[in-house]
Amino acid sequence: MLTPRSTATRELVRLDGLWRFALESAVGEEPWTSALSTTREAPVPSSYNDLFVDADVHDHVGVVWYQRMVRVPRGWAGERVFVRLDSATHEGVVYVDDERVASHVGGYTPFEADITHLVSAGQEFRLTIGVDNRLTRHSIPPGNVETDGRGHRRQRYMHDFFNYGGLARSVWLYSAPVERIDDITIVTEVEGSTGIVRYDVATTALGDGAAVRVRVADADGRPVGESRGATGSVRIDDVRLWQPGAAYLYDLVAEVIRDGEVVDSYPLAVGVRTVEVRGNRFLINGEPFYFKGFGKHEDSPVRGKGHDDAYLVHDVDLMRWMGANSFRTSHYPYAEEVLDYADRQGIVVIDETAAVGLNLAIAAGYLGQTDIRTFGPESFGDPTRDAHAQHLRELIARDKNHPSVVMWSIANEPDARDQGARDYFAPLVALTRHLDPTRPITYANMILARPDTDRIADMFDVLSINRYYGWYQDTNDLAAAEVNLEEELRGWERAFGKPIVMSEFGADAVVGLHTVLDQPWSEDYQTALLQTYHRVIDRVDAVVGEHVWAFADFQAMPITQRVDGNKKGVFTRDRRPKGAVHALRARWTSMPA
Ligand code: GCB
Repeated sequence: MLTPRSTATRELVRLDGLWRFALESAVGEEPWTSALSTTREAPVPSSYNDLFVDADVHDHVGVVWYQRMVRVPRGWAGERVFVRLDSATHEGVVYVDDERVASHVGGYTPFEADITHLVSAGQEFRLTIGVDNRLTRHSIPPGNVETDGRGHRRQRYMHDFFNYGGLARSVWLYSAPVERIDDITIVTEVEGSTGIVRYDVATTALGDGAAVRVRVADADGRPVGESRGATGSVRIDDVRLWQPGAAYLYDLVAEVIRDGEVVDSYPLAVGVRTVEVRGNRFLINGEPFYFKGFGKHEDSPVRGKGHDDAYLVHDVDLMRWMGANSFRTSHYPYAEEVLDYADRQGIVVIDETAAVGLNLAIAAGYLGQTDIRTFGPESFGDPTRDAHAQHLRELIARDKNHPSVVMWSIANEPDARDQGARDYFAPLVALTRHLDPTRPITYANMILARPDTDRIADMFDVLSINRYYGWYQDTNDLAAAEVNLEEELRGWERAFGKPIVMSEFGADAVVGLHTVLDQPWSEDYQTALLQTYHRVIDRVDAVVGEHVWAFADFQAMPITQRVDGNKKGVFTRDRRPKGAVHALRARWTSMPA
């Protein structure tokens, strides 16, 4: 799905700002049929949970309503008019005046509706959006809602981060011509010093005399190639590659031309680069690449998961300053602005789905249960997998053209030891490879599935290993952690011969807490633990990357193990450095980029 852009043939209005806002309980039936009766306003983009001094909003489980008036620009007569939501977490329904125009399940991918038949250029309409934050056994991520004796709903889920809800990304109104470009798929190859940009342009039905043209210019605007037809390729002599840390983007413009006149035009930034796994190496442009960076969250005070360009720019600059070159979009697809920026900044991204928490064994382990089954008709069966497949389709459709995205991570910490894991994952692996044959795939493994008990790792290209030796295991015993981590990594290396990314490792640290004996929760222990992992990583040849968990402290599910959130950030939630930052910076800036 194309990101809305302003071009010579398309116009764009960003509908961000303050919208009327109400919980479902505060408004009557069919609230979209009139002005929402509320004095509350909520900003878009932002999660709503932390905005008000009201526990009912913070802990709300169910639907909330957003509403505003929108005027269609006068000049849009004769154009198609669309409303587009970059996300509605986790389920959205959209009304234009009294008409329902769209609904969508999945909290981190966009959707849109053609509303041309309901609106007129120059006139206003009432735009109402219902957003449901409930997670169920059949949603991605999964969860379940319990209702207590007083009728209060409680959302349970199997992931660590807080279940923020609302309109956390932008909402748009845009115009596009009737005969238009619907989608573009780009694949790049390199032959010697020539770059090849293969493209496939999908359009609405084009009348006689209309045709597709694709032009490519370099970053200075100089034309470097052109091709005609909906499918084709453009060859770029003396190509400048998109490189980690040294992004170079060509400007591709796809056009629909009728009788010599451009009737639609859509621009796309294209980075020419290749990605490949060979033996136990991860190659970008044929060269071994080493991932240095973080697992992150879209998370900040007050806004929750609301996209914020200031945090985006600041976070990427902090990473660059530390010598980091990459991050994983743990544990859901991030806002498109993030990937556009990564493309321009040369940051490498492992793009993860929202499939986090497909694991009943973790909680069962705490409770001492051993007979729990995660995958199967009783728990996560076909309906969950269908939702997971649909989410993968939407993720890849959205992100397939980003040069920064070098790998898909199709789940975080699923129960890979469960008997049903292979049946669950094999079709999803096949689907991912079908949708994108060019990128390696991975899943983030957790400690319950070891090299000899994991049932799915062989289907993936890269082993992403999340480990907490020295924290959840071997607590306060870094000597034991060092031995156990090394033994396990060598086990993965022997069993699979694939590249390994240490995709999570870390320790909670309360900023300002120092102990001479490196006690857990101190900044000193966090640093010492990371350094323990570094020693092991440097000894195991198959390790091709290290992503520290986590970049910054973040809000978490309210449980007794969390004190106002997860404190494994090496930055605080407001991005102040803990001591570990300096140790990481010293290490990463002394390694090759
Ligand atoms: C994990 C999860 C991550 C958690 C982290 C932790 O394994 O993948 O979402 O936040 O552990 O801190 O416990």
